[in-house]
Amino acid sequence: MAFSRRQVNILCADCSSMRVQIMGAGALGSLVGALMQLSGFDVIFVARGKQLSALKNRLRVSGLIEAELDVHAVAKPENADITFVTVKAYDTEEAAKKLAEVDPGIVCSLQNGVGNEEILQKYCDKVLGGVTSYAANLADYGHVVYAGEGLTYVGELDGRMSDEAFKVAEALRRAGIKAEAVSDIQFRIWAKAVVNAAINPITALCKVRNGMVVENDNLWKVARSVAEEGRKVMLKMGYDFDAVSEIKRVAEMTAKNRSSMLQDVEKGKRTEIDFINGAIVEKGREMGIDCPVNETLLHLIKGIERG
Ligand code: KPL
Repeated sequence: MAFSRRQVNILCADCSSMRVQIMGAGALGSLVGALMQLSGFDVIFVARGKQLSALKNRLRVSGLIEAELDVHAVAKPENADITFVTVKAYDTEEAAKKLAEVDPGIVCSLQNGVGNEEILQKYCDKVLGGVTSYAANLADYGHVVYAGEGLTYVGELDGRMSDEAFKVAEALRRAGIKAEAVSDIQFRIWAKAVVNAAINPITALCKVRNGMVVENDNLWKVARSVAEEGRKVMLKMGYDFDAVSEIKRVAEMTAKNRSSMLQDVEKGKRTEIDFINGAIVEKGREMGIDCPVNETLLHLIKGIERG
């Protein structure tokens, strides 16, 4: 499906008055931004380096849809009605400081890992948590592959069902993104972190696609131990989460994906391990629960990062 900008304005005339900002237009951010612009929203893509230079030329989307867009790509954030934060977790603090210099509107994290929202809250007023299972990969700078549709949940960290959460979910839905405002976003953030804690480091260390985590008995044994530790930590936090079943479901559903951590390791980039397995180990320590398998994976990945 290829859209021209003219067609897009006809699709959703009343979205054009809403300014949506993507803080960190990498793979996921570019996809979300593209879908929103294609639905008529006024979108600002904040990026850096080669990705910024490429976006200034154009953004190409392939995979589930085909589109080429002229986008408003900038190095620094601007005022907006809604800002989606999609930077890597280790860049959240820097992104938050930049957002504090403008009026970013409602700030909604769509990042991996635990703790992003708390960092954003130090610098921004209206912060929502978010998780998404939409799959996107960067084929090249300025070229995002829309690899899989998923579900997106947004919500207040204290569980209130606020107008802001409904507004953000509605904006996403107008862009054709399956989204819901929920009262249990903290649970969902932790649940996603536990799933990522099993799939991401195992795939990154063994250089396999997600499906192999359940197909290979040895890898599944490790994944189950990670799941069991994560389940215990979450239980102590008051969340009853069937981590083993969920990890199996996600690994099977995304069997052909290359996890974000595998992609980071292959590119020699820093990973989000501190905000995933690291966060589980830390929370476990606070509550007197040992997480030796998570800790081992944490050190192995950090060993690769430093090697
Ligand atoms: O979130 C993911 C990631 O790669 O970071 C999963 C769900 C594992 C999909 O690849």
